[in-house]
Amino acid sequence: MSNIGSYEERIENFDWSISEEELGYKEGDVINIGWYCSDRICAQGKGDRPALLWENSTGEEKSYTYDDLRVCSNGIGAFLRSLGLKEGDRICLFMDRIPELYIGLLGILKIGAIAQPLFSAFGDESLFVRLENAGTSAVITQRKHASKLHKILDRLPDLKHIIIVDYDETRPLKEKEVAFSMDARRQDQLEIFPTRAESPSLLHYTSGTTGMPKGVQHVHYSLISQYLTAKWVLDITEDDIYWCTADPGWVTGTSYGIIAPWALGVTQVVLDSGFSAENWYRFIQKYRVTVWYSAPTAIRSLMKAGEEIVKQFDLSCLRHLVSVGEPLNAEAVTWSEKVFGLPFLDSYWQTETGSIMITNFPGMKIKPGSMGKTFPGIVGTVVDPQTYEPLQEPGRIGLIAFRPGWPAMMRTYWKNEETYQGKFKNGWYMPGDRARIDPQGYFWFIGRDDDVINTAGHLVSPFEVESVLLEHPAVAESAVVSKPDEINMEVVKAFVTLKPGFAVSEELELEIMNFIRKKLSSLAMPQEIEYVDSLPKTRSGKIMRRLLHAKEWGEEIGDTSTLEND
Ligand code: 6R9
Repeated sequence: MSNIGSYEERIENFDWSISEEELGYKEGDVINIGWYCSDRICAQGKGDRPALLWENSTGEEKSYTYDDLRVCSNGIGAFLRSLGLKEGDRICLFMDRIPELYIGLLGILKIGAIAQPLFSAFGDESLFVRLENAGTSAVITQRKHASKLHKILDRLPDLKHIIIVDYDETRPLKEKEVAFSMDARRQDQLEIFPTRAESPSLLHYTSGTTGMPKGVQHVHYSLISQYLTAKWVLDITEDDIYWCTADPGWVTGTSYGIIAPWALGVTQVVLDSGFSAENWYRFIQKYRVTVWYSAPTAIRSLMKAGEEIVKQFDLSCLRHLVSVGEPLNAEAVTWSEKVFGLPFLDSYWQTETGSIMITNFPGMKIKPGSMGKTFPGIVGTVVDPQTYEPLQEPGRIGLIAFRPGWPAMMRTYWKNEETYQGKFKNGWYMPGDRARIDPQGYFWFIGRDDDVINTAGHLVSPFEVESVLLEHPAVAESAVVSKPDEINMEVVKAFVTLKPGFAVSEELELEIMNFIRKKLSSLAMPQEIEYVDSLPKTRSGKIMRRLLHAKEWGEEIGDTSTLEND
């Protein structure tokens, strides 16, 4: 079974009402993602179908049917209400990839509250800025992650509840903590809050070059895009076993790791454990995964593990592979074709777009190394960086630009409407990436148009890392850029000047690295620190990251006329 029609066929007379009709939604209706992902599938008589097959690093297994999703998310919704939480409140999910994370999101949405997923590897400072900005009322978490919250609790006056999903008597509850067991709190009925198309649903934080992370605000209507893109690009059918390897702390893990698959009624599998090629292949073989949505860093890591290991497993179940998050190099596409008999198809989108925008649409001729073409209904081009007019000549590099108005587009940046407005130029939404379009209309990714570092598919703000570096007692000044990396594409590199009285040493280096890892996350931790006597600055005193970046990447340095110390 497959949903694929030809690209041309899909584009002709395309209208998002195709998705609305399939979902039985009409303008003005109540639309609640939590309901669509559980109750609706049960109402179709499919409550007994497996919705989630889960396994962790110790081999523990759990499974949930669609009816389990329904009653467990009802239970979560009712419990949140019993704490006085209600529509519009921001409720953070801060957990490993355990079932409570996935089903908890539905429970939050069912009461009309706003779900704020945060990556469980975040340290206290990363958490603090995001919880403070959102004015979050409650955090649903595990015992092992709660300590990070206690460190910052006195600076978060809005935070009223820390909900512990794995409470046991061995450790007493601390300030603001309350215990909740999802499996014990199943509830058949829940009055679902009547959210409408424009009611807020999710708040995902993303990194920018300057300033603190921005809260990307989505609405329940995003479902219309997420459902149809998953159906046509990921080609999910009800007979599939679907595996999205992204963590729901990031947008791929929610749009295509919770919302779209469950709105489509498919069985999805989740592996809550670290990466190893062997373990991944074993997992695919065991659960007979058919559709696999992953990322270039993972594919490059599998490539590194080699072809021999692939042969030890029966992966004949796989039928469709899609990638997202970073540039998918042509070698990765040809490698996957060779070893799995299937190419990875690229897809391009971002937290702000909410759903897939550009893709190698199944059935279309694939050009390895290209991101493909715009999804039906998406008007996209590349524009001149000065005039924001579309570049007419094929092959010229410009800024990617989309006509606003697709259903899953963010509605604003939380408490930052000004920055949101700044994302629009000449009537286009500007995602901040550079590309070129070839004569056949295929997009080729060139790079980001800002200093944000994309390491292993995760965006890291150099500004955030620099700010925390400055909090370290030994650091006088810092500049953070990316440097090339074989597997992760880019990793974080810090240039640092030390304060008088501090000397370079191995201990200090480790201490600085750990300082960042604990406060921000392992992703943001510099892989290399270079100590310098001074940093290149503009005459107005701004650090010129561009110069340091060019040096790392062996690129032309360009115009340095504004440089202070040249
Ligand atoms: C979904 C997601 C978005 C940024 C985006 C771009 C980069 C995403 C890509 C890609 C090259 C692709 N990006 N997909 N670059 N090829 N297929 O990743 O969201 O975390 O917000 O990142 O990632 O730079 O603007 P997000």
